Amino acid sequence: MVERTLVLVKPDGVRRGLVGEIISRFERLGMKIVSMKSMVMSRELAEEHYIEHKGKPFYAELVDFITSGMIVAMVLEGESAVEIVRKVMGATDSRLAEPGTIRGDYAVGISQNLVHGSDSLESADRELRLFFPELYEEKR
Ligand code: 3AN
Repeated sequence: MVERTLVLVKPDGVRRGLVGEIISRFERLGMKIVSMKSMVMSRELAEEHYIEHKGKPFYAELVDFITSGMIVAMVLEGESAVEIVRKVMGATDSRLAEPGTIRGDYAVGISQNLVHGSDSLESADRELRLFFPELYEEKR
């Protein structure tokens, strides 16, 4: 099934100049960029984006980090996009991420792990509406 998913290159990825490298890994697998923007996330948007982690010990750190600099947000579309993107990203804890994945090749920590990708179709729908509301506006 052709799906759409949200990918964020987090502030560490932008600071380290890895945006092109990260995008090219998705493009190589046939993922199409439907839309893309760069921004510094507001705390409001970050808190909403990470709502499922609210109350966890690392929540504040998560929000502080994702709002600490420029990010690049994109809508990727392709066959099984949600699963493919997760596979290419590698495990959340970069120490466990396999070589050949983005995190396995470039990240070392668990909070500064370069990329975000929606973890299910439901999350993708929720997150895409947050970051790209213009794609969902009623057509008149
Ligand atoms: P993923 O980004 O792989 O989907 P999630 O959604 O479980 O992982 O977690 C969101 C983000 O929260 C992760 N990218 C990571 O930065 C951070 N995170 C998750 N678990 C921890 C943890 N135990 N300690 C610190 N940060 C964490």
